[in-house]
Amino acid sequence: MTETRNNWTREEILEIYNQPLMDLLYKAASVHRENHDPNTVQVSTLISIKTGGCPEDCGYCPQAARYHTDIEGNDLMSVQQVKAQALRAKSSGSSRVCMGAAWRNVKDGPEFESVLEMVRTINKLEMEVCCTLGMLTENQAKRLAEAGLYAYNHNLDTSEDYYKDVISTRSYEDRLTTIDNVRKSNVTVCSGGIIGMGENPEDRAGMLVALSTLNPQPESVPINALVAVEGTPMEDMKPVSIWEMVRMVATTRIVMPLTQVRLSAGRTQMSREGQALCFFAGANSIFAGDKLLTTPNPDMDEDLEMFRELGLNPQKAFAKSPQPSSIAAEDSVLAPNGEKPGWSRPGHKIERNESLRTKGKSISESLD
Ligand code: SAM
Ligand code: DTB
Ligand code: SF4
Repeated sequence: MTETRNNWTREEILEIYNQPLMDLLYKAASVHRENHDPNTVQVSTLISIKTGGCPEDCGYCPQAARYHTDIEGNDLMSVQQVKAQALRAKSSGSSRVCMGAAWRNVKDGPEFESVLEMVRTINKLEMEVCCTLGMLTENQAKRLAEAGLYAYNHNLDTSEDYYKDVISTRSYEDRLTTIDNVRKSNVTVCSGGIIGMGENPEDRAGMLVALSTLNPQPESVPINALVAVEGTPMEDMKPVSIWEMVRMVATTRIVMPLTQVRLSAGRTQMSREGQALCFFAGANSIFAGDKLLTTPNPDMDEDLEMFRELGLNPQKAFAKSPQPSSIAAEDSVLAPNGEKPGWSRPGHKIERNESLRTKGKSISESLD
């Protein structure tokens, strides 16, 4: 096992990222093999339990109410609908379900109670349950843990510096606080980011500093390539090259040797050869199913064929840490309410985001 380091500097990470590709690949693949079975890849399925209509201004996101994308919005799904989708995912080889909601933050109340029931239901199916619901208080994290949540996804997205050019309605610090709240609940942490939003290699290294200096490091790190969706402020961003993706995956593997590195959004733009290089460089997880949250993903048959061709095996559920026990809500010893989270709203102007706002829905209506 490689010893993990929590003191990586931006300069060290940049040096790793920029070294000749063959040296980078060799080093990353070596670290990968020391710590993981290189032929096993975790397969996770996303379920968008609440889609669109989000009050935030994340410049990459098709679900922000203020931009003009043609996604179909939906209120919170029912527990039965979610269970049916989770069962389908399980039967096609997924060991994890990640439920995403287009929320700024979790609010206590009936919708949260319903999400807790979804977590309990999927946990009973012997699948790892992950949620990505926006900002989360410590109490909410503990209630999710009691329901049997295995992982919580909350991305840093990019470096603290570049973040200010991407989102104005939530702060980087609140993201770190949410991750800290998840840690206090013993739910595993899933946090990563996106490349291809106009950031430079220094920003990519900056994000990896922020993630790798968390102690402990996140158990899973999704690396997304921007899916440039028409109608969002980032609609005209050029796709990242496969070499940038491979470099990012390899560098993530080296600085976070034990983490599960997830090759996330953007796989439809990648060739099978490109994806194989990412697996060689240390990616050991994917999102499967023909849709991510709102955008396309390779369909299950294509992925199964890729797995056959490359000799990859899907990872079994709970291979890395044991299944959490779940406690019914009525047995919960934690008060469901009573916290004043006080999340901040920086509110600075991001020109790129502003320019696409004019025709959007009234923001003041959707803000709480
Ligand atoms: N609303 C919650 C939040 O923002 O934390 C959860 C859902 S949000 C869609 C989860 C993550 O998806 C974002 O943090 C971002 O990293 C990723 N994401 C969203 N839109 C994307 C896009 N167009 N391309 C790549 N990744 C994207
Ligand atoms: C993550 O890092 N990527 C996933 C998951 N966590 C929630 C989401 C990708 C979303 C891509 C755009 C969409 O489909 O809406
Ligand atoms: Fe999209 Fe989440 Fe940002 Fe809302 S908070 S706009 S769903 S990324």
